[in-house]
Amino acid sequence: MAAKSHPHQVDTDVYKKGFYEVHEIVVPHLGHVPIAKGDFSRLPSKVQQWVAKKVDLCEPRCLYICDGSQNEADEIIGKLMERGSLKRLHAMDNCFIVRTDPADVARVESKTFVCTEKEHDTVPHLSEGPHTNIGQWMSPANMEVEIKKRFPGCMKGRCMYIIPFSMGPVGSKFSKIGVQLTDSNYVVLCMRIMTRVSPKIWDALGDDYFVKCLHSVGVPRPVTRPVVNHWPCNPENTMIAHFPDTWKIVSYGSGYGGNSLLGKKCFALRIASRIAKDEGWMAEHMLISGVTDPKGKEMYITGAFPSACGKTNLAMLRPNLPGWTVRCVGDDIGWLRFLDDGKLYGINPESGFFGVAPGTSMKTNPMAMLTCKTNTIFTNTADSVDGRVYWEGLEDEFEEPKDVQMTDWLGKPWKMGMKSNAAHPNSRFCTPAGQCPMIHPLWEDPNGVPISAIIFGGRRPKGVPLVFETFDWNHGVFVGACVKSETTAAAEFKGKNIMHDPMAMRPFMGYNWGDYLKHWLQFGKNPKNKLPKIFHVNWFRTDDNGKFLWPGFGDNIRVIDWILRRCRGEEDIGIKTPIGIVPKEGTINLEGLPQLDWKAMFEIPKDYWLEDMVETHNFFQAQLGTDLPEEVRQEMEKQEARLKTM
Ligand code: GTP
Ligand code: SPV
Ligand code: MN
Repeated sequence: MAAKSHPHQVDTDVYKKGFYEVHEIVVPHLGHVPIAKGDFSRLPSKVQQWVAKKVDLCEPRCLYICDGSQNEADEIIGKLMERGSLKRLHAMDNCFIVRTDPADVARVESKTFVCTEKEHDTVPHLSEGPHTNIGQWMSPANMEVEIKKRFPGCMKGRCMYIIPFSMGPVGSKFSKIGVQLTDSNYVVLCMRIMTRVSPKIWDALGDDYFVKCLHSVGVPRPVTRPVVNHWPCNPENTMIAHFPDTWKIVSYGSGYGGNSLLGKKCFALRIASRIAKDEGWMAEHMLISGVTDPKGKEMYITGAFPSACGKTNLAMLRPNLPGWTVRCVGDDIGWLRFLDDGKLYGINPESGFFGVAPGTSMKTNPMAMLTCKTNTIFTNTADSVDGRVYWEGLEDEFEEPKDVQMTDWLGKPWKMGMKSNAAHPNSRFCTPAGQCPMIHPLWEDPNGVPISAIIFGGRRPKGVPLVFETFDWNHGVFVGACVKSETTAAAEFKGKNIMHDPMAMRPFMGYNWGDYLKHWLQFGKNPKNKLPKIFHVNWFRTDDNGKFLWPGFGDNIRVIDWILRRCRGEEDIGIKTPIGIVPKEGTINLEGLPQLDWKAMFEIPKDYWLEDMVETHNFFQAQLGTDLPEEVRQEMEKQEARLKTM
């Protein structure tokens, strides 16, 4: 029987599921809005109501209900290629390259806000006023004003895509559902790689809440501003707002990465960290991997390093020690919870990798290279006339002809040997996790995997040893709160400064980070919990000439080996120092490596660390004020005392 076509009166909501196929909806300002694809009546009515309100606000030309299928992707890819914004890479299989407006290349932390009724739900109580660079607060009422300045009519002449997605395997108790509305088809293509997009979401949603994600590039038609590289964006007015009280995200003006793929940083970290606090779990900027030793014993690790500091690389590490295997569960985000057996379990809520391209090669990260061979979208890399991708780091392995004509990330002619960068330092590959040759068989397990070690780290050219173990959970939380790193191209900061990035969550903290630290601490107080050990690593210590002291990458397994031996209780391989337990000389397997300077890698310069403690004191004072947890203050004082008597 042919389905009946009928305009959808959202206010009265007279449609029963499956009765009519709804091909248009009617909203107060716009009147009839056609549905280009999908059946509106199939959406849960709470979704219908919300979509209708946003249609009324944004005034799109049509609606398109995504199903995440390959056909759908092919259709959108076709459109984008026609328009010139997507280019097929002919030497690769179903791979494409996109160049953004050079003004839209990274996350913009200065324009990212968390909006709660109570200011101190977002930022700590500070004596000198709420000046923190960890969480930026705006009242929901003021943000509403900003939204009103930007969103009315912002999708005119464009299609609004409705993307139902799950973070985490559909149906897992760890998982959460979101719906993103966007006017960017690039975002649609990336969301279907990075998250699980499927009509099944509508059924799985049931009576649960979902995270409401609204995104617009902020360039309605007819276009009144120059569009560069066929990449519409509105950098002057970019704004990314989170409403953790009501599970809402509103993002305007940017099409790039964490600004626009709202399932990632906005949902799976900022909103989820707040949900996690309320529900008793943790949402962290962490990789998860399974590591199997030569005896066949597998243990799982997580690593929290700031953006562009090596999570993807560690997650996919290919061990330079015989007999070892690493398998990747996730490379960027971990959702963790203590289950009834007392162990900490984790899932990767994402289903793709949005990885840093430069520096990735068959030498450094072969598994990422193999993952990216098919079904991948490259953003802001270079490409060659014969249809290959290129970026800094591929010099040696880029196959002949090497002098082939290339186009750099800015769209300008480029050839190997030229001084300028071929790729933007924050250029990325967006690729399905399931394609990774070493993806873990349990990576989609609804129950997650049991975690034995939590590893913090950052880019620390001076003073910080290759690895140390913290004394206990509270000391580990203190060390996590002290994470610092050289700034990278993943955000808008210029130059290389050492910045604080507590728990690698500075840009992603969804609530008052004093409360966040207390949340971590209370897990340590529950005697039922079998707490993982907490470590700190630094692959990036340099010698006086600025050269890395440690080879890194596949050799990092040597450090992981030591970490796991500590987790299994090997006592005599560690030495207590004021900052933690470091390896006894010779207890890290360096077989097959050229001569390394052990002392330079592990030395703990007293003056450096005493100064660091003063700086840490000031940082906590300035950024946590009276919300500094007592336990963290005690750990700081104990460490200071240990250093003074060193
Ligand atoms: P985000 O996706 O931004 O969160 O970054 P990430 O933490 O996943 O960092 P990723 O693994 O992509 O690494 C970023 C850069 O650091 C790349 O250029 C890597 O080549 C480089 N890198 C990663 N691991 C190592 C290492 O062990 N040693 C050195 N020297 N460089 C590394
Ligand atoms: C990061 O910056 O930590 C990323 C890239 O993983 S983005 O998705 O742009 O946030
Ligand atoms: Mn990241």
